[in-house]
Amino acid sequence: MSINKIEGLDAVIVGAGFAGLRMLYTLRKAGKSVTVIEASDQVGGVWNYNRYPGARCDVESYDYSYGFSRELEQEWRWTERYATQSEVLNYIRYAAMKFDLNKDIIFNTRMTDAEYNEHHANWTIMTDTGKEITARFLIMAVGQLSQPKKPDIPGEELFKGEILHSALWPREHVHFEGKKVGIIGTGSSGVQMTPVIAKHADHLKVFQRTANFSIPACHAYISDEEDAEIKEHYQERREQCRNSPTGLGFMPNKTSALDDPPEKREEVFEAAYNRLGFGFALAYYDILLNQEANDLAADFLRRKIAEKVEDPETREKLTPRGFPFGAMRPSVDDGYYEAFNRDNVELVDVKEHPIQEITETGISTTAEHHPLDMIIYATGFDVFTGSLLAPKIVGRKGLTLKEKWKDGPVNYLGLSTADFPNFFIMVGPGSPSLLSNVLVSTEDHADFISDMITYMDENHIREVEANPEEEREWVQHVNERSKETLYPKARSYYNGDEIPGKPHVFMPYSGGVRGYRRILQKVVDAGYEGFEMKKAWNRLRDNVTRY
Ligand code: NA7
Repeated sequence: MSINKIEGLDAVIVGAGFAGLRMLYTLRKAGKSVTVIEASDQVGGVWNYNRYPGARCDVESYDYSYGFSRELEQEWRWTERYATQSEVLNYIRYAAMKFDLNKDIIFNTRMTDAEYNEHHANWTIMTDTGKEITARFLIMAVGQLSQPKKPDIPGEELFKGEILHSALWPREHVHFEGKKVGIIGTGSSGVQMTPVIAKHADHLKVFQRTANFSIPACHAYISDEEDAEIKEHYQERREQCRNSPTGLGFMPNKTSALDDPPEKREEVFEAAYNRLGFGFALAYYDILLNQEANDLAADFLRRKIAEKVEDPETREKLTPRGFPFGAMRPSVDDGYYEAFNRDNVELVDVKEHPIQEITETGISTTAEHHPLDMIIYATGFDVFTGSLLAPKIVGRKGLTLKEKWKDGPVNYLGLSTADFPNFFIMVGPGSPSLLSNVLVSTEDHADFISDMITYMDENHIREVEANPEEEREWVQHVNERSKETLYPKARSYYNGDEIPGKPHVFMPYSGGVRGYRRILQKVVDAGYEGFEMKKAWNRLRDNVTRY
């Protein structure tokens, strides 16, 4: 008999990716009764779906991993500097197995609705399988890159070939041999898959709307000696990550790019370019802060593209212009630019000649028709808010989260939003999120939320939510911090520009993971300042019942 109702839980966590699993582990350790709901048949979140060829993490493996368990840290063996999608997925599965997390996860089940009940101070969570769960706390660990986005191109249903999406990639092997393949989109997904598919397809056309910057990953296998060395000093490495602005461990060069003489600057850029991946952005502390410093970095990267791409017309089209380096998230690639020197690869500029329609046989732009056997959308996601707003979440007095956030996400510390008591968001808008190593941010949030729930229980507090004034100030603070950087100067998903009609609001917190953690600590030290807590919870906790 299937269990259709679960009542009286402490918490329901939505999503079994890195954030959901860490939250489950931590709350369970704190003695709470917890269930995770996961739409897929297994753990992994975005790593479970983004299986396209060439998919990798572009944060170094040793840093894109949990820091809460010395044992896990020591026994897991990363094989490459940047892990492939399958290695990351295996790691998450391993962690779930090691800590016996799967037993508290309900798979193949998607939350469709959630409603707060003021009388009982709990949430009722409804799912697509008919399961209904009540819990005191609802924790959204749904990821920022989990609501795939596909442009509405007329005629798609007529196409006789295959259509795939990078973020909904099939588990079976996809064959490119003998095929004319078209990739739409040149964000990280398009950039990572291009060189791999180029090697197999008969012909590959890459449809590019905006040329962005990309830095070489410089992939490398990890030797046993390196692994031992890293593990010996893992705690120092973790601390460095936690205390670095992005959580990636790179400490910004304290010099301004404007202060070094040109030859020295070239050396600094060259060294960062050939080793640091994303860390290139911190080759000087002011690259993401000062337009002039940024121009020097962008210029260096443009020259690198020029050195790599042989055909002058393609080179020009691949050269980013008109926005600062880093303001749109750059990619970390493995032979992206070089792929365009192959005879079977072609760049199609759809800024100049936009895509008009998909026909039975391919893609038509305003300039010409491109015959294709396979179309791959590498068009990204409804970032930050897409997966939070997909289910219907109803707070006090019938207010939905969608209504409350119609002009953009409003919350306090990224964690809590007024009128939605006992509701937490992990690694979402208003927190360092995608401007950080999300693993570091995930662990900070899991610890904060778990400590807060424990504090509430110890102090007989029944409800918590953001104070409306404090959340207004936080949104303003997030906005002001962004203006100290160059991020607002590009059309990007940081600003909500990836979806037509989405509010143009800068969403992640750009004050750095260390700065953010200090704010969280101050809030805790001041007795959860900025949160409204309601006492008077004097009834005995319900026992968990499943029926
Ligand atoms: P991204 O980075 O959001 O990239 C999406 C790409 O798709 C980007 O190049 C877009 O061009 C392009 N796009 C979107 N809509 C269209 C249409 N209608 N026509 C042509 N091109 C289009 O998503 P990814 O999956 O690559 O990466 C997401 C994150 O995963 C990445 O940032 C990392 O954090 C890992 P645009 O720039 O909007 O002109």
